[in-house]
Amino acid sequence: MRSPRVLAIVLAGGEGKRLMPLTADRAKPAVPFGGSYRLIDFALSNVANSRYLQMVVLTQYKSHSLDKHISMTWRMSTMLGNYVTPVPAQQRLGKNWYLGSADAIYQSLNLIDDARPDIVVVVGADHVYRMDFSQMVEAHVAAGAGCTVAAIRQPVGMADQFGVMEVGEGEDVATTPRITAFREKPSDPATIPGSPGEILASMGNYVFDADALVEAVTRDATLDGSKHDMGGDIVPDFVSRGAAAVYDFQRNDVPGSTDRDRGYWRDVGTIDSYYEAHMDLTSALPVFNLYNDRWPILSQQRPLPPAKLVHDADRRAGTAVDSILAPGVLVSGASVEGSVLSSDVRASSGSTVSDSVLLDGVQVGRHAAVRRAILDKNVVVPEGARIGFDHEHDRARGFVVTPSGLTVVGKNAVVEP
Ligand code: ADQ
Repeated sequence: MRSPRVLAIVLAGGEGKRLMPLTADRAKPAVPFGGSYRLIDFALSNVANSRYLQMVVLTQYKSHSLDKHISMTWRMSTMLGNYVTPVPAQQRLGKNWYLGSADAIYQSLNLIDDARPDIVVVVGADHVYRMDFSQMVEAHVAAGAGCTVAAIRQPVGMADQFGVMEVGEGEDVATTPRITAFREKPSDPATIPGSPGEILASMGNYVFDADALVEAVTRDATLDGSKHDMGGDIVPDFVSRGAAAVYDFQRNDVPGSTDRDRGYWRDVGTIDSYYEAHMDLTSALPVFNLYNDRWPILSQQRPLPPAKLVHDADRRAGTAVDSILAPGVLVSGASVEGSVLSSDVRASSGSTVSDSVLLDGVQVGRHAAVRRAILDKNVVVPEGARIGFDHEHDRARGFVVTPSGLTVVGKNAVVEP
């Protein structure tokens, strides 16, 4: 059989409320991640590495920095040329602007018409992982379902953040069985038989027969009670017709994966999970390996100088351990540990940065100290200032402090000395 024509649709309209203040003026998929990336780079890299070079990115909410990133990184890339098309939600006006992800696809049906695919792969844009979608498409075709949903085991306590699936009694998810029940973010989830602590969660990645998808979103658009949501409405519709299969993410074998990072997937929807995913990168044996060149994560390559660590004028060493330093970073007589320093970060004499995530252009002044903190772009920490040591003081200065004790400072803030 000839291989199917595949169009990839990347849903990139997420608001990311729970990532505030990082999403104060950027969409969740545009949130910087891992020193040199934006969250959307993981989804787009997975699609490109799967050799699906026809992709459209549906944007919506606060999409300025996202559009800019997509055009600079992906549209201009010599490798991908004109394949990636960002599509703003310009057709939607007034109160309809905020309709769900199925509506975004409905509004863009002309793109499916133009591309005339056999199969549409629909993926979210706010997770950190590697996945070969061509393996899922193969399983979808073999299963003969109209829709296939990628699934991962998750702790039952997180069920209210996911679509939760069930399969028939005795069915093995490794064989792409039909989904018998699908509930979006349930408060009383069904757990995996024999595994009471776990649910079978939807990863928000789907493979559809193109005709079946077009029919489903067109019908959904006429339904008054629908939220026009892929997970809430479209997938349950396929399930009710016995036309949805499950694809177990554990089967996905990405070239170059290690035993440690095979099956890695993080929903970085909250400040805590965003932070934890960064810490997964910094350990000596990373849980998620950015250095897999057989499945590269592609991103914007700005012409920045290499990172540099130097002694200061008093011969105090600039050091960094268990840390990621992006291009343009300068650590002068400062001590960095367990942290991610994004492009152009400066850490000056006598300062310390530990267990923290510093986004582009952050400046840490002389003898300042930053601990268990996330500093958004261009935050200036003046000489001697301390962040992450006294949570009351951090709150009083207007910073966000999470229940787990992380301090988050919003973009461009100039911290008082
Ligand atoms: P959520 O992430 O909560 O759950 P949603 O907010 O619809 O669902 O976001 C899904 C994806 O669509 C995200 O990438 C988001 O950026 C994007 N998106 C949302 N509305 C959009 C719009 N109008 N235009 C363009 N893009 C839009 C989903 C599924 C669950 C599943 C989890 C996995 O609904 O079933 O378990 O993802 O994290």
